Amino acid sequence: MMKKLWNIRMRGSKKLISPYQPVLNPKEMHISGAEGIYEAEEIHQVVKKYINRAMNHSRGKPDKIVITIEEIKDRPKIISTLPLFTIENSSPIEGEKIARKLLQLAGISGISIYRAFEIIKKDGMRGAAIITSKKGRRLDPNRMRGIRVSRLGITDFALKRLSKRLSAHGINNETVREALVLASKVSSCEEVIAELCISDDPDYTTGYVASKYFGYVRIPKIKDKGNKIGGRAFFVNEKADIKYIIEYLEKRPIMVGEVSLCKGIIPLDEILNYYHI
Ligand code: PML
Repeated sequence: MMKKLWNIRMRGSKKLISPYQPVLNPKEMHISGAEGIYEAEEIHQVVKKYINRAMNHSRGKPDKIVITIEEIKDRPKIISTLPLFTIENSSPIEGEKIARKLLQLAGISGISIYRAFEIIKKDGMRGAAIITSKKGRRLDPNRMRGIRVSRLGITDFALKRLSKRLSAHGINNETVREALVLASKVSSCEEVIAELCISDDPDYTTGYVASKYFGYVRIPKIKDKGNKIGGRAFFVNEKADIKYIIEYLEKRPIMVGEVSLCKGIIPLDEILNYYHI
């Protein structure tokens, strides 16, 4: 019999009190988050790790940490990671240009790309925005909340393999591993064409464009250090079924069970050769 699996989620936040905010209903600033799918024996250790993480984040100290531990009822779908590449860029302007090019080649229209950058750069959105790939229509119903990708994890076997492959390029850390797992889940949804991510961590300047065509392409200087803006946008088919997408991304349990190739820094042209994926 298969062992029971548990989804553990952590979210750290802080109330923003200012003379301009209503005292009874102050805005909350997202500080940190983490999640995974685990067996029962791992719960204590993971919760400890998540609390440490919430208490020590560069976005600040939280005044609320919510940990949810929930049994997974459906058997997780097993997927592979997207192939990973890193390009070299010298400035956020160049980084943005490369992101636009990758998105354009994945079939995303200029207006949809413009809309995504506009939403991401307007600070305050907590989850990801869902934008149609041609007309740039925003489909997710709650503009401030966006969509939270959830119920995702990685098997021990895949984690070991991924850690080894990332170590070869000096990028074996939680931020890269978790972002790759998330992007791989997002990309495994048939309705999603591509994703744009800029980290909202002021100390972290790397972002990425992910798609089934080019894999997960890391862009190291997509914003300046100290800049708090950030977020995610998922580009979907123009006639996509938004209910299905939200259900898939937020509720469907997915586990990474295999790892695709992880390359180091390579020229953009070489990445574009992976168009057949
Ligand atoms: C985040 O802050 O969690 C998003 C990180 C995106 C980039 C991760 C990477 O370096 O590949």
